[in-house]
Amino acid sequence: MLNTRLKVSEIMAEKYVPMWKNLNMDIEKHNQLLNGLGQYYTSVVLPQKNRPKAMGYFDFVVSEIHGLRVQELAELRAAGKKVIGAFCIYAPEELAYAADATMVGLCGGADFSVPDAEAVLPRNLCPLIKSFYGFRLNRTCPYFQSSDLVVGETTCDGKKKVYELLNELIPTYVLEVPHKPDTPKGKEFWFKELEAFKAELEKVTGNKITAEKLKESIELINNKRKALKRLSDLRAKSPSPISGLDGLLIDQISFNDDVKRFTAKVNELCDELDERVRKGEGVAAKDAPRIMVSGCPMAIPNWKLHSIVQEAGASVVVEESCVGTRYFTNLVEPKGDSVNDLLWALVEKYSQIPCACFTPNDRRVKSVKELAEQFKVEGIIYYTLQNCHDYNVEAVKIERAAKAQDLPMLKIETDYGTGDAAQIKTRVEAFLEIIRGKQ
Ligand code: BJ8
Repeated sequence: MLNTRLKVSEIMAEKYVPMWKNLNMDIEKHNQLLNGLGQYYTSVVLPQKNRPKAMGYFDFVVSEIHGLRVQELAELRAAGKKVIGAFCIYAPEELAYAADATMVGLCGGADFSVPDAEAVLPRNLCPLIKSFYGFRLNRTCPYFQSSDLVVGETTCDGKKKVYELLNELIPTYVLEVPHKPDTPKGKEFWFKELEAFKAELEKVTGNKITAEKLKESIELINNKRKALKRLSDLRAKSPSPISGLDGLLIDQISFNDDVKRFTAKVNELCDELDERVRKGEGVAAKDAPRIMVSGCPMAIPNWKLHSIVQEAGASVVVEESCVGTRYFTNLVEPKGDSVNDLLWALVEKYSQIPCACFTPNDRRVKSVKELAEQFKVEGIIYYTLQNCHDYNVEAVKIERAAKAQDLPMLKIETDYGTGDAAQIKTRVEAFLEIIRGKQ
């Protein structure tokens, strides 16, 4: 039944074409995208063995990712609410929800839109950036088409410059992030930026962000982060009760699904996984090497590395990534009730995100060490996207830390194409042999 559901184009095309037309989408190109996505999901995610029953919900979400969820956004907009698109976990979603808006992720994880982007942008640019820009150009991403405002941020140079071009296609507000976020000066600066973003959201939505509203939205997002942390902690068990690919998929979906419903569904899944852990049931072989993937974010449908690692017989137990631990590790913890207190709580939370765009970023090195211990990791696969200087250079420090813990590390630098899949597979297999030799 699910396979049929994932043959999206014929079924969805009928039902959702008027909505997609309303969103000014390129229907023909979009059909090609949906077909490719459906086939990829059906061949990579669905054949996994012993998946938890509760994954049914997340499969359904993917099967309707350009359908039902987009329809929900259209209904919200028809009721006068705004949709805010974002590219980075530095964009404080708590403020968007406090303004009665909805935030959706727009990061590109597909090769599909890269050729369109390369007609404008240089080829030697990060694939994540080319992917999202291409999606806006070719009008095949319904989340872009549904956004009333998009929020960029001055993290890496590639993104920063592309936001200037993106602003020609859709209103793009750029948050200036402090590059030394942990210093008193950095925090003061970020506080001012959050105040300005709050004012922008109030202008766009026409709604005042009150302390009460902000408190509510902090709780809403904290609950989502807590559910994801609960899932992550379950993956730390040995054997891990859920595959790395499914764990990653849930983190990816967290950026687009309805927050309350998503949180409830992740908790339902965790209840099922609790039971598996109690019975000592796992998804991979007992001696499957336990791998941490650390590095650049993997936006949906970037499943390339995880599927290769799994097929080679290893188990990815944690992603040290913004689509992973960096998103949910810390909660917003207000120390008072005023809007200022709540904004300061946001400053404290967001300044702890250990992204390679910031300096110094010792917090990340520490986090990798701690995660390696908590998850009983036997090897690290360092994942960097081509032309991402920040993550590429930071690999040096992560490798030193891995060495100090006597952990083997494999660095993979790749894009969204499949051209290097066979080569990555060979390197992963050789890496796993080293780990097995140490077991
Ligand atoms: S907080 S990781 S989500 S910036 S991969 S576009 S850095 S060249 S995505 Fe990120 Fe926010 Fe940091 Fe996280 Fe540039 Fe590198 Fe590409 Fe990147």
